[in-house]
Amino acid sequence: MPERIAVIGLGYVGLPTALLFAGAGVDVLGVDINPELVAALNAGRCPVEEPGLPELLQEVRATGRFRVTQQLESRDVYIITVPTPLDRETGGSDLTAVRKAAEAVAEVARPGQMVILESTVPPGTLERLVRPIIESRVEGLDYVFSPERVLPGRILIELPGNPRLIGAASPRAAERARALYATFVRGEIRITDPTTAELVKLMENTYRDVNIALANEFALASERVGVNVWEAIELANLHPRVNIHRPGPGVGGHCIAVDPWFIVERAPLATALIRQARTTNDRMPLVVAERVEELTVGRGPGRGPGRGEAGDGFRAAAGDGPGTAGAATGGEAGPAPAAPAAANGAPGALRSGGIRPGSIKVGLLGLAYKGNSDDSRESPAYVLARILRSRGFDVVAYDPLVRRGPLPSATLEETARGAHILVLVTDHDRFREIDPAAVRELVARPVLLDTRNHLDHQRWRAAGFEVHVLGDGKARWAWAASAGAAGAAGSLAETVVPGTGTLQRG
Ligand code: SAJ
Repeated sequence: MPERIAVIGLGYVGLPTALLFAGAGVDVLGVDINPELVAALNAGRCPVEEPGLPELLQEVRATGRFRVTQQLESRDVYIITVPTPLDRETGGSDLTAVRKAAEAVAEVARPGQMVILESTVPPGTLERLVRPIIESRVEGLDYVFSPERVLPGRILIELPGNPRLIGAASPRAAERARALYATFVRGEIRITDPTTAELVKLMENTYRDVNIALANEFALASERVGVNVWEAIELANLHPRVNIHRPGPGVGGHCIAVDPWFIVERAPLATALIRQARTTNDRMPLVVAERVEELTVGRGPGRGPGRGEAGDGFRAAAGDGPGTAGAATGGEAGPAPAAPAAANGAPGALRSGGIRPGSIKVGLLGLAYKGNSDDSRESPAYVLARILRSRGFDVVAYDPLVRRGPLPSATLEETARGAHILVLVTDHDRFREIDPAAVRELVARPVLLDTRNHLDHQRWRAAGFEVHVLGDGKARWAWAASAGAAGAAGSLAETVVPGTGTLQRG
């Protein structure tokens, strides 16, 4: 007879987990503090957008094995799947929801029952926070930390299919948790201790974050040395033991941009690289904003209007970046000549007299934190929009999938109409279907900045667009050289002056 379980927290992970258990014959009590969520689930409405989930909800409701309530009851097993966000004040984890869940379990728990923590937490949380809270009221329970490792959009494939890690506090807890998860997990089940499992979960996402930071650094370095980073990464990845990730406008979502801090929190002196990677990735929206500035008002970094005044929190980055090529005019050079002139900043920049960012419209393609997702949590698109607005740009964004968020999605037409530059932020497949010729008719100025190397650039160029790609230093140097100023391309480079160790541009 399988154990009767409670799943506490019915979000992106808790709900699919609960439904998979119920589908495998386990009696499941779903618990959530949100009354609307409870009402929706009891009415058969699926609040989480995930392929196959609404159908699975209907299926298990029909079996009578899935009941949802706000009030926790005594069960054989309690699985905690509540959110653990970043505490913006401390920069560490906010474990309020985990603490509350543990307190709720302590109220109803009895000896012999089992507690499984699935929420992503700093190493040591099960043993140092959850267990003491429960043991202050009742002893004799089994304790396990077992992380999920699913990719949103593939949850019902990856939850059963991925290898499952069980960090158990005792051999009995290990075997008990293994038997429980084996009801629906087909992937390999591996046993370890709770703190190792907690760290492993964080290591997986930190590996990805550091690797993305490396890719972003390679992108910026490639721009300095006149190389196309996309070509270079593809070639480097031909090596059988190399897997460099993709550069981009930054790292979003509720996992990869957050989890590394949970390691830093517990081991601050040992984690310089992890912190640097976070900083590098967090800085990417600023890099993109400065590129937009350069391609529109023609101002290089360190010269933009309102720089560092709007509290965007990115002052440290000013002065970096190849926008220092040529003396930026700040838009005071009189009407723009037809031929580009690097000495006046970016070729093709809007340098006509009096043009200020306020009269420049930036159209963002994408708000979601990653392609083909409707999720815009912690999306770099919002950071980019905020920086651009703080510098006086008019920003409009189009995302066919995102429905919620701080910046509403306009239509493609509204976004493109009158735009002086379009910036591809999210690699949605749908964006490849955009007809550049139709968009050309709408924009004020046909300039595209693709931060993900995602669109068919030939097509966009054929439609009359000037196309720029983040990390394509080859094209960037050619573009600077096309300005005609001697040494324009060379001025994008930075070198160490031999014998002095001093850094020099150009
Ligand atoms: N990104 C890049 N370059 C890349 C890969 C990603 O810039 O080469 C960006 C994406 O655009 C996005 C962000 O990084 O903004 C994160 O996207 P992601 O697809 O890497 O990860 P998540 O946050 O959607 O899901 C991750 C997954 N972890 C790993 O792949 C190691 C998932 O398996 C975890 O379950 C999930 O975190 C989680 O819940 O922790």
